[in-house]
Amino acid sequence: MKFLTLTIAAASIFLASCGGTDSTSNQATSETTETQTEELAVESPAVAALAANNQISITGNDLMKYSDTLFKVKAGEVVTLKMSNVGKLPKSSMGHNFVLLKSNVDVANFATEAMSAQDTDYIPASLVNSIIEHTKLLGPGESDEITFTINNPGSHNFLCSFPGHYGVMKGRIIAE
Ligand SMILES: [Cu+2]
Repeated sequence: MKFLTLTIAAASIFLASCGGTDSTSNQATSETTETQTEELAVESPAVAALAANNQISITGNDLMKYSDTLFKVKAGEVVTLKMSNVGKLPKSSMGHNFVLLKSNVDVANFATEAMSAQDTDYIPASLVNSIIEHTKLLGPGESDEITFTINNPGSHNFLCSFPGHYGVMKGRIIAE
């Protein structure tokens, strides 16, 4: 009887944790994780729960949000990433891109340098060597597809380098 009760309790917890499948609650969860494990934790539960997938689809919107902020891929294999701007605001005020940085790069410094690189769509010429790959700067309804390979296992930061967006538009790709 005790075993049965425990089983039901475990099942309830499982159901409860799977209940919130809408993107809002998923986003909230990953953001909380992000804050708590800034210097990750490649072995963190959130990372462990993810399956590696080298086909990535991500969107950015007028609320300055990425659709997802944590991905896991297989190191040494080609990754295909499609990024779409699903917003309606003009590119000049709410453009988005996806910039994947090498693992030893200071993200905050990169974002600061990018702010003054308007002529090159916020990709700073002085720091191109810090980038693994990046999409174009996307206006409303636009999308871009890029391919890249992460050779070094571990955590790699990505961000939107449009001025002011890095504070919230950032995430990580874990290569395993
Ligand atoms: Cu952005």
